[in-house]
Amino acid sequence: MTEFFKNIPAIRYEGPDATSEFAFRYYNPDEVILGKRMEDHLRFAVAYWHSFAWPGGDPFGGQTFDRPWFGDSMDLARLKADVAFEMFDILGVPFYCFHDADMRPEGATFAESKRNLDAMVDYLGQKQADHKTQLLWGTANMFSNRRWMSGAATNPDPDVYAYAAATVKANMDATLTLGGQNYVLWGGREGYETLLNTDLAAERAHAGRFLQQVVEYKHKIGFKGAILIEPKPQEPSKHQYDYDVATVYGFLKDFGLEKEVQVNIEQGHAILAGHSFEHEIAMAASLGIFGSIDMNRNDYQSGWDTDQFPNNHAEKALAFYEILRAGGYTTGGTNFDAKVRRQSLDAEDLILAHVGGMDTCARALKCAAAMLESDELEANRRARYAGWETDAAKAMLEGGLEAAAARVTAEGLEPQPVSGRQERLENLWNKYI
Ligand code: XUL
Ligand code: CO
Repeated sequence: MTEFFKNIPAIRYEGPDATSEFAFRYYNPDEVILGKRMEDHLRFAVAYWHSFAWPGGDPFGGQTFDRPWFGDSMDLARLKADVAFEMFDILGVPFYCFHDADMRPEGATFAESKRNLDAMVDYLGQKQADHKTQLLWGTANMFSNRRWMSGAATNPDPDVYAYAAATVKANMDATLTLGGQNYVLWGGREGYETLLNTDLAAERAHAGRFLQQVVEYKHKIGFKGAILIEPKPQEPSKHQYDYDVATVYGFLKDFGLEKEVQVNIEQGHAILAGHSFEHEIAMAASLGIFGSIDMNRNDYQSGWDTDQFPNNHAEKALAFYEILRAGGYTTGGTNFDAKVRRQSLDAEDLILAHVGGMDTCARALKCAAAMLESDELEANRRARYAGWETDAAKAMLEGGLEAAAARVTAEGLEPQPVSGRQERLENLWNKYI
């Protein structure tokens, strides 16, 4: 045991009336909801980067956290992994996620970085064998180092494309070795700063070919997990190509990948794209590409990707409603892509942030399940589209515009508007939260 979380007990479910801060009030892993254990519905994951690698900086100031594992040596990387798995045990989370750069020191050369990665994969593999927590997804950090400043696969320099290929290959191998259930690609620098120096057509073609190569390699090595693109409209780039779910779908179609690649949807990214979280989930589900989520929240005023822990179960109930309607996760899960604020210095802050986030999601899941089980919303939705069940309506989609138009005079159609009942439906949502 390290010293970092000493005196912090393992968190257990104690119910809504629990008196201790160090207890779950809503997250009860074994409670069965809609025929499935809550743990298996939610599939919580901790993000290595925010909790263990982030120093607490912001655009105006540097490190605020003083962690004993900060530094560039392999010994410190192993200490970081020890502490991480102690936190996973305290929380009882089934999964974690990492970027290579979170868990291994960067080397002076690619070969050295790769040696460090391989050694940490061995170490994390041992940790996974000794603990409950397993890998939900791995990914490559292709946005922090200055070599990526003009993009990875979309970089104007083909040598950087090669470096990106080597980096993703190494991380896919690492994810496979550790039994990861998904591999994520978030293109933080796959975009542009100014159109004045950017060849959009070339960059898009390179991004598409890169993703095809990733999928080809996935099949070659027998990786059974899902390849997930994580959409985001901007930040750090002025514009990112994987803007939102609908944009990613168009891109996947263009490169013949819509059956091969799904999406990892993040609440804060959805908001930056001008959507709600539930919109992005529902859109992905309707397109058949829903994979996983990065759970967090943005500050409502700042307009940045603030990556805060969720604390609004009413809002999240709408997101979980869409996830349940989509049939729940398969390989995906609820990854907390969230960080404590830079003034939250203590080990307790890190634990209680996750406890609060997990309770918020558990409460939201229970609301969403009740909404679905009552069938009130779905009955309304079915009734609203019932007209499309008639033969005449179906035939219209088979025939041409003229045949559809002819119905108006032949059947004397004069459509009568009906209420969308939005407030009544929102009252139902309110009833279940
Ligand atoms: C950045 C972000 C990333 C991805 C993984 O906004 O969400 O941490 O989740 O690269
Ligand atoms: Co994310």
